[in-house]
Amino acid sequence: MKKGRMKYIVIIIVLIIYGVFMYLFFGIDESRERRASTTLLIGDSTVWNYSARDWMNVTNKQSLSSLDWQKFHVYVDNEYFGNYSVWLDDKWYLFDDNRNAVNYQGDLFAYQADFDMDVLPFTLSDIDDFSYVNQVLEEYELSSNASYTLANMTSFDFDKDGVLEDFYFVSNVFATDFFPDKYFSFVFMVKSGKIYMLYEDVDQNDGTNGCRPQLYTAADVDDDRSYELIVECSRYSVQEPVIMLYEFLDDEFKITISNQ
Ligand SMILES: [Ca+2]
Ligand SMILES: [Ca+2]
Repeated sequence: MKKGRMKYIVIIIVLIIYGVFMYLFFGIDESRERRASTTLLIGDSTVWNYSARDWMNVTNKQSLSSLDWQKFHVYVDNEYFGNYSVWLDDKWYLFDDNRNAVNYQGDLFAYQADFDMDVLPFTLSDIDDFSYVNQVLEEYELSSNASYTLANMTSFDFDKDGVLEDFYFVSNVFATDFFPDKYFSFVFMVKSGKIYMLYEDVDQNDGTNGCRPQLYTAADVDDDRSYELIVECSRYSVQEPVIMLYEFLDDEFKITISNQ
């Protein structure tokens, strides 16, 4: 009798521990993500709104002008710049609490959210070792003896496992001093020797087609404790770049929203 009761107590304790464990690891993240809402300003051409797990491009004039004089956490060229009121005209203008204009130069990323956004600092550098780049070029039957108009990389701990991942950005678009038959643009991550593609574009080159990709922001934009990447892709003599939000889901990168 005593032994039987002990068995039930043990089972109940195990179930309670299991329940607490499941809640901590899944329940909190779920409810964090569901609650999270944010508005992002990415350069002068893109405004995204996220709420109830849904991303939306904010494009109509009325919605955009409703953001005027609202306060945002502002980053310029990937560095924290301050908490300012914004105002949209031909670009986003910033104002301090006394409504004095605050000048800035560089790429603007700003957010307003019901959580503190984790924005990852990064710096781009030249690629020293082209072995992964050559591997990608080979897969696309492109010569590894390529000339580039873009060849840089950055490293940060994208998945928070304590080990840095490498991100590569390579392209030969818009070349002026050489003329390849085919243009290419690739953005990929290397983790533990494996290549994970974000952006790939290869086609016949006419000198002005294709687009030049660059990392714009790395941040946990939906507060689910995993980072997302915002990639900007610039086109030849088109002022508005393509802006894409990448999420890492089921072992691959997916575009969650794009401005076009
Ligand atoms: Ca990592
Ligand atoms: Ca996230």
